Amino acid sequence: MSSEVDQRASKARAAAEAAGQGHVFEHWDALTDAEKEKLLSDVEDVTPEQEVEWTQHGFRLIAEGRVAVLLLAGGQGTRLGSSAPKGCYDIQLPSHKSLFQLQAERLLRLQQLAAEAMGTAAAAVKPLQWYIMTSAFTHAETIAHFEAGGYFGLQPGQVHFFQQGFLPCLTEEGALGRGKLILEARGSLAKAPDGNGGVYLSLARSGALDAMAAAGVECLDCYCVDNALARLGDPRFVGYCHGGARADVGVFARRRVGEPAATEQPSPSSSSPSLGPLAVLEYSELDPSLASAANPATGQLYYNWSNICMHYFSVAWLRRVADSLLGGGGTPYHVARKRIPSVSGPVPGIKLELFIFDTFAMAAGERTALVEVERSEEFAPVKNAPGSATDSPDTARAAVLALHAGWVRAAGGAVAAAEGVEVSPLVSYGGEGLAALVAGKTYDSSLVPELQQPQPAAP
Ligand code: UD2
Repeated sequence: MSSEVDQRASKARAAAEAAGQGHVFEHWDALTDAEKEKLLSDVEDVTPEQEVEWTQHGFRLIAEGRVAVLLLAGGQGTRLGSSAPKGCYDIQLPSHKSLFQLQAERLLRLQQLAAEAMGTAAAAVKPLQWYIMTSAFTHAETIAHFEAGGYFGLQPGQVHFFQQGFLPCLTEEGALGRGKLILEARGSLAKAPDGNGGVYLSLARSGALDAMAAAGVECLDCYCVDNALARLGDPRFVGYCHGGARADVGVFARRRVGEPAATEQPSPSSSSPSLGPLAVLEYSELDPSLASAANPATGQLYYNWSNICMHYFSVAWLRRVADSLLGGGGTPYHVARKRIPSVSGPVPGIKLELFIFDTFAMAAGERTALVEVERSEEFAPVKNAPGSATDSPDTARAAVLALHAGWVRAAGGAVAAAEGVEVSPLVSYGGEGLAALVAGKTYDSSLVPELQQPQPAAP
C-alpha cells in the first residue's frame, strides 16, 4: 500500500482514537488494499477542500435547476396550541416574520449565492422550485398566507402546493379487538393527515414527480416546517449527497445529548461520508433502555444520532418507492393516541400515521449518506406551546438570535443586546457576507435595519 494511504491512515486513526473510535482500525493490518481504501473513505473526516468542492457542486445543482426543495407542512401542530398551519407561526423574532417567510427568503438568498458561485447574473440561475406538501387541514390557509405575503419575493410559479392524503381516526380497541370509526359530525368521519410518510404517494399522485423528472430535477432536499434554523436547500449537504456520496437517500442528524430520537447506521464515523444501511427509529417509540444503551468498551451510545427530519432523496429513488407503494407494497402505520373531536365531544382515540423514514429500508443495497450537524446551527424545533421549557417558540427564537449574534461577532461586529440579534435570510444564509456590514460596529438592539435588508450592489 502506498505511503499516501499510510499517511491518511495514521491521521484518520489518530482522529478516531481521539474521538473514542479507535477500535474501527482493529483489523487494519489484515485488510486488503481495497478494504483499506473503503475503511478510510468511511472514517476520514471531511477536508476543507472537499467541503468547498461539495458546496460548489450544490450551487451548480441549484443554478441548473437540478435540485428542488421539498417542505413537509401537512402536520396539524396540535402541541403548539395553534390551529393555523405551523408555517404561518410567528415565533416573535424582532422582524415578526412567519416560518414560511423565513424559509422563502432563504431560498431567495440561495439563488443569489448560486449565481455568485457560478459567476453568472441572478437571472441566469433557474428559480429554485419549492414543493410544499400540505394536508386538507393546512392547504387553504397556507396558500392564503403566501398570497397575502406576495410569495415573499419568490415567483408564484416556483412554489408548488400539493396535498397529502388522510386516514380515518379510530377509537381504542373495542370488544372485537379492533377500533371503531368515529363520527366527527352526524354526516362525516373524523380524519387526520396520513403522516409525513404520505409524501411518497402524494408526490406521485399529484403529478409532482413527473413534473420534476420532466424539468430535469435530479434530487430533492426535504425538511420539516417547524425547524426555525432549517438550512433548506443547503448546497453543502445537497452537493455532498449528490456528488460526493452519490446517494439515493441522505439524512441530516445531530449528535444526541441525552434525549431520544435516534438514527442508526453501522458506520460510527462523524461528519464523514458513510455508506450502508440506514434506519431511523422514532423517539416516541424507542424503548428508554435502548435509547440509553451504550457500548461498554467506548461509552458511546448505540443510537448516537438524532434525526432532525431533514433528508435528501434522488428523484429516481422516489419514483422507485412510489411505484412499489402504488404496486401494493407498504410501510407500517404508527399509532398516536390523541383526543379526537367527535359528534359527542372529544373522545380518546388513535390517529394512524406513516413515517417518512420507514421507506429507508427500501434503500438497503442502495447508497445512503449520513451527515452530522451541530444543533445550534441547524435545529431549533417549534413543537410545544409558548412558555414550554423545550422545543417551544421561545427556545427557537433564542437559538436564532444567538446563532446570528455569533455570525456578527465572527464577522468583526459586537452584539451588546442580551438576547442577540436577528439577521434577515435575505442578507445572509449561513453567516456569509457580513463583514463589510458589521465589522467594527456594536449592536445594542436585536432589530437592526441594516441586517434586515440586503444592501444595493455597488455600481
Ligand atoms: C419529527 C420526526 C422525528 C424528529 C423530529 C424533529 C418523523 C416521523 N418524525 O417528529 O424523527 O426528526 O421531527 O423535529 O419524521 N407532517 C406532515 N404531515 C403529517 C404529519 C407531519 O407533513 O401528516 C410534517 C409536519 O408538518 C412537520 C414534519 O412532518 O413538518 C414533522 O412532523 P411532526 O411534527 O408530526 O413530527 P415530530 O415532531 O413528532
